[in-house]
Order: sequence, then C-alpha cells, then structure tokens
Amino acid sequence: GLFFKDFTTTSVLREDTKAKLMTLKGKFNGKDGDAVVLLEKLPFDKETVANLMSSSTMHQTLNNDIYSTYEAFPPTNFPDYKTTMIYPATEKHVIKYSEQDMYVVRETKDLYENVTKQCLEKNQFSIQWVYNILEKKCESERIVFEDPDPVNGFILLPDLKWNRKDLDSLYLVAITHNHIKSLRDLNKESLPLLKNILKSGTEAIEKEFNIPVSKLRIYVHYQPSYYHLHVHFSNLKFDAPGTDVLRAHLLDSIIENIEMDSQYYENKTLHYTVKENDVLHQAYKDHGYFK
Ligand code: M7G
Repeated sequence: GLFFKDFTTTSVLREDTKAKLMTLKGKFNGKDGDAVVLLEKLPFDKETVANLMSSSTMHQTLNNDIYSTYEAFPPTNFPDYKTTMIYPATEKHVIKYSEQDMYVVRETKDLYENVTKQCLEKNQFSIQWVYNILEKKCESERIVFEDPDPVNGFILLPDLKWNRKDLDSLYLVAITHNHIKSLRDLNKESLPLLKNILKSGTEAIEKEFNIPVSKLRIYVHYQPSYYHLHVHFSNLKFDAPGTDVLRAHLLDSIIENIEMDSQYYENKTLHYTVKENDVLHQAYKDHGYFK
C-alpha cells in the first residue's frame, strides 16, 4: 500500500488560494515513479458547523474594538481536506495538474484529421478506470443509475471530484457502455444514447438527490482528458472546473445540432485550449499552426 507518511514533495505543480487547493508532485520512499497529489480544503457542512466551532481550540490573533480574529484548530474527528492520489503518475498527469500557459486551438475538420487524431492515437491517458467502472470492478456500490444496454446504455455515478456529501457541489458522470471516443464521433446514430442519458440521467438525479434538471449543468468536454464518451452533470451552484466556452458543450445543444445535421460534429470547427507542455500543443506547433 501507499502511505502518506512516506511521501516527499519534489515540486508544487499548482496553487490556487481562492479554490483552496494545491497539487504536488512527489515520490514515495522506496518506490519508483512520480506521484501526483491533489489537496483540497473541504467546504463547511451546514449540519456540523456549529459543533465544529464549539469543539475547536481557538487562538486569538487580533482584537481591536468590536473586531477579533482567530486561528481555529478543529478536533481530530473533523475532516479538513480531501486528497486525490495518482500513482504511478505519467508525465501527462504531471502536465494536466500543472500551472501552465494555455493556447487556443481552432480545430477545423482537416486539422482534426491531420493533427489531432494522429496525436491522440499515440498519446492518451489510460482509460482503465473507465473499464473498471463498466465491468463493475470498481465503484460499483456508488452507481446511482444504470441502463445496461450495450449500445444506448450508461452508468451514472459520482465524479471523483465530488465528496458525495455536499449537494451544492453535486457532480456526477454518465459513462457510456458504447465505445465512442469523443464529441467528434457523435452523429445521428448516437441520438438515442444521448437522449437516454439526458432523460434517464436527470430523472435519476431528481429521484436520488431531489435536484431538478433546471438546477443542473449537463455537458460534454472537448477535448476531454479521457477518450471514452462521458457526460458531466454538475450542480449550477458549483463552479465546476472546465465549464467555460472553450471546453464545455451542452448535451441538449449537442442533440439539437445533430438533429439539424447528422454530420455536424464531423464538420464543425471546434475551439479548445491546450497546455504549453501538452503533446497536442507540440503536435500543432510541429504542424506550423502557431506561427
Ligand atoms: P474529462 O472531460 O475526460 O476530463 O472528464 P477532466 O478530468 O479533465 O475534466 C473526466 C471526468 O471523470 C472528470 O470529471 C473526472 O473528475 C472524472 N474521473 C476521473 N477519474 C480518473 C475518475 C475515477 O477514477 N472515478 C470517477 N468516479 N470519476 C473519475
């Protein structure tokens, strides 16, 4: 097993004081290979916040007239932060979690065929975790909804980013049984699948968490990190990463676009960002795109 006490930080990859998170690169004593660790402070829990204050040790740090500030030391049974560990981490993971300059790519149909596709065939994150979910080898006890149909079915379950407690930051992901790579591969044959995800996914969330469709953001990433089709469902109240115009495509709009034109995503010019050190950035650079 891995023990955090054996972890040594080699560098800080990214720091966000507003989101209260930090990503680190490091090593485990006696183990080869890098690890990437994400640390994120947990939000306050409405139910336990009063209890948290009354049982914390408080050190006063300022006292002026009616104003005072404190450093709070919570009791040991209160979780303080959430950690995500990736080990062994590839260079691609290190890049994904590093602070870096970004560039916009305007991917035409031709650039997709000649640059993106070839690059992605060679350099991708492993999607073993996706297969583990589809084959019920991991996370099966967390499944919120499943339609087992191999063509139009999917599994809906909590995203890695969600602590599964705080409904305001609810974040689920629908993973398709069908092996479709990305938005680019969607056409009218995918419509029953997409409509099924939209309808059954939102119904399941309403039933399980009492959150209506009008409070959900339902979208697909392009480019995704993992090339096995999945749909993100996040609470509107949660400022989820990757919801800007250069990454998120609303599922409802995707369905409508394909209904108007089956080849819409085959032909459409799509914009997205690439990180400076990412292989896709390098591929576009080599192609002369950034001149
Ligand atoms: P993406 O658009 O391919 O990449 O989405 P992103 O991570 O850059 O957004 C993949 C989604 O799957 C993300 O929202 C991840 O947080 C989530 N995810 C990734 N992994 C490795 C896991 C996992 O092992 N389990 C679960 N439940 N979700 C994951």
